[in-house]
Parts: sequence; structure tokens; C-alpha cells
Amino acid sequence: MIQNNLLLMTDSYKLSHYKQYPTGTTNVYSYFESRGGRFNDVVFFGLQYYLKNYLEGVVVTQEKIDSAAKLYEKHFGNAAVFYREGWEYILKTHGGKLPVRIKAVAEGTPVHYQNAMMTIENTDPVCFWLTNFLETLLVQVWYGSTVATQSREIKKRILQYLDETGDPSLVNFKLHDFGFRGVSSVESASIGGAAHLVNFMGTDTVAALACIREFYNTDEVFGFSIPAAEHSTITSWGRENEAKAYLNMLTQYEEGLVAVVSDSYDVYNACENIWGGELKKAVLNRKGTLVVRPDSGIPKDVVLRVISILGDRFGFTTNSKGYKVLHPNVRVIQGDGVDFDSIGEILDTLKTHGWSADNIAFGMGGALLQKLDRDTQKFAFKCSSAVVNGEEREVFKDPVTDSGKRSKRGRLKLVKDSQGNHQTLPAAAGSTDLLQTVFENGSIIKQYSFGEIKANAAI
Ligand code: AOY
Repeated sequence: MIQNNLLLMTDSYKLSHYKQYPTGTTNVYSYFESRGGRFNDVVFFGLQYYLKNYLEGVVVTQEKIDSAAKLYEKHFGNAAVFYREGWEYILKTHGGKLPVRIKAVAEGTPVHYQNAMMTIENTDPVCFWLTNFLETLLVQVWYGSTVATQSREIKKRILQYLDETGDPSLVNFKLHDFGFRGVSSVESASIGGAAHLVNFMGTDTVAALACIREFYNTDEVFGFSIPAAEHSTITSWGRENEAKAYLNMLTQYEEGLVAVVSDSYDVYNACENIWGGELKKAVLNRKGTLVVRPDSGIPKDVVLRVISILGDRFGFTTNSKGYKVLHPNVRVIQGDGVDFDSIGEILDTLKTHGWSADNIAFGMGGALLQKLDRDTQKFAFKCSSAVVNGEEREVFKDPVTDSGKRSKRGRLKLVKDSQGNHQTLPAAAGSTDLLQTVFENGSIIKQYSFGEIKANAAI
């Protein structure tokens, strides 16, 4: 099998579609939108990865065509379904580069749902069938966009609590990506992890850093981490040596931040009698901050009790907003049971008991990178315009069984209205189109740096 064979990156039924459009079809024009869902403002993110990794340059070769033909003959039990002539036309006429134009809103831009975020059409009338062949791959942009969207909403939520109870400038390190092990693939970790870094600066998902470096044009590293314990490094000392394991953490990492998972046996005992007892002086004399990590129990209850114990043992100050902040050498990170809702519950519980959001950071894994699907924001890719026998026609669906699945009609543009809200209008309308050509006939026309993308998503 030829690696990254674009001819195989689609749904089987799409192989049969070239015969199904009306005779005389020369143009198929489709658009991508979020039809609604959990959050109103949807961050567009990840297209550049797909363009660079799968669509740019010569992507059709004789070897790929032959390899696909063999597979499809067996798959369909029939050699006639695969459109060999169509692909050989692209090879011969276009040197194996894709005769399509893709326009998209700038990556990182939050766009209200029910707006076109991307459009695609064929640029060679013979290749009308290619537009929607690419749907399967292009729609995967739902994933990076949905991760970036939720991560941004969590940032807003955390910012509210920091505004009310503490220091908003701390927000970039308040949500750390713990999700690598919980995703279905390294590719998901790369894209999802990068999507999180559109909004935050803390990550343990190293694959995301490589993805940003390779596909978002930069040598800059956009995610940061610190030394941190896991259960094996603590429990291998034996239960009777829990304090020695903790002291080792303080001495191995002489200064700066260090995180220590502290629930191996009894997190309350660890906080009261080890960190806040036997090792209290070592913590206070250390040039840096110990981050205590509970990892079990009901998050809001455990966090409150842990912070209360650490407050009793190490002391706290009251900030200008009237909330308690632990001694600067001690903080807490909660990474178990963390999702959009539990973050709110934990911050609310802390606030109710007079504790600032400054005291805590969150680690989020499965709920950040995996507990999402294409329906979280109801992403869809639909044909809205075609040219048949030289005449442009509107194309749409409008199912009686679900008006929410109604699709837009005609060639489209994305604009900002006088109130600064996004609107999708007919392409012929006057105002500036925010959908910019990013890909045409095999070439990437416009690229975004990760810094620009972060700026576009800024709150
Ligand atoms: N990492 C902050 C740095 C990271 C982690 C990664 C699954 C960290 C833990 C921590 O403090 O405790 C994947 C679980 C934890």
C-alpha cells in the first residue's frame, strides 16, 4: 500500500458519486459550517495541517492510482466502480495536483454557528466530482475546531473566577493538557493538543509541539511543562517511605515549580502531616512552588479540603479582592474528573469558602481531547451550488424530518455586519469576504503562523 494515498482517504460511497451528478455538471461548490451545538462561538482550527499533510503538491501518482484500483476492485467486487480515468486525468492534465480551490476563515477565528467557515470547489470543469470526494478528509477539521472551541470556553469560565477572586494574568497556565494517553491516536493528540494551545500555554502532550512546529511554521515552542511525579515514582518507595519520596522530589528539583501527586495513600494525611508537618520547613525553605496534586475522590470536596489543610499548615494572605491565597510556596493542581462542568463546580466551591482561583490549576485529559464528537458542534459539509449545462443553480437540502439540517443555498461569503457579528451572505453581496483562498490547484496560497492563530482566538 502506498502511504498517505489520498485516493483511499474517503468513504467508499464517494467512489461511486462521479456517475450520480446530473449530466452536464461542471462545477460543484460546497461549504462547511457548525449547525449549532454546545457553544455558540466556534473556533476554526486545523485546516492547515490537513492541507500540508494530505493535499499540497503532487498527491496523485500512477502508483497510487494502481494501488487504489486493486483495492477498490476487491472492495466493490467490481473493477468499474473506481474512476481510474478521472484520476488519470488529474495526473496527466494537472501533474497530480488537485484542481480545487479552498477558501476559509483565518484559523483561530471564533465564528458564530450557522456560518460558512470554509468553501471548496473544483477549478477544472472535468473534475466536478472531486469537490465532495474531499469531504471526508476536510470535515475532520471538526476535531481541532471543537477542541479549540471548548478549551476557549473553559478559558472564559476560568477568567470569570480569576476576575472575581484573583489575578487574571495567571489564566494561560490554568488548564494543562493531560490528554495524550486518552486519545484514539497520535494524530489526534497532535491536532487536539495543538488546538488546546490556541488558548492556553500548559501541556504534557508533546506530540502537539511537534505538530505546531511542522505545520504552523515556527521554531517557537508554544507549550510548557514542569517536573511532576506519577504514582509509580512515589509508591515504589513503599508506603512507609512516602515522606522520603516527597522529600526526594523537593531535593531533586532544587528550585522552581514541581508537582507531586499526593493521594497514593491518604491525601489529607499527606497534606497535614507530611507536606505541612515533617517537610514543612523543606517546602518553605525551597526556592519555588510545590504543586500538590490530589487524584481521587469527589473533585470539589477533595480540592476544598486539601486547600483548607494547606492553608492551616502553611498560612495564607488575603488579596485585594478579599479572597485567601495560599503561601506562595504551595499550590494545587486537580487533574482527575476534570471537565467543563467540574471546573466550574470546583472554582465555585473555592469561591464560596473564600479561596481565590489563584490557588488552583487544572489538568484535563479525556474530556479535553476525546470526549467530543462531530455532533458536539454539529459540523456539516454540504453542496450549496453547482453549474449544470453552463447554468449556475442553488443546491440545498431541507428535510421535513429535521429543519435543523436545512443547508444554505448558492455561492457564499462570510462577512462581519455593522455590529461586528458574522453573517453568511450570497457571494455576490458587496462587503469584504472573510473566507480567503488558502489552497488552489495543489498550492497553499495562504498560511497562518501559530502566533497569529492565538491572536485571532484571544478573548
Ligand atoms: N502530568 C503539572 C505538569 C504536569 C500528567 C500528564 C496524565 C503534571 C502531570 C502535573 O503538574 O502534575 C498526563 C496525568 C498527569
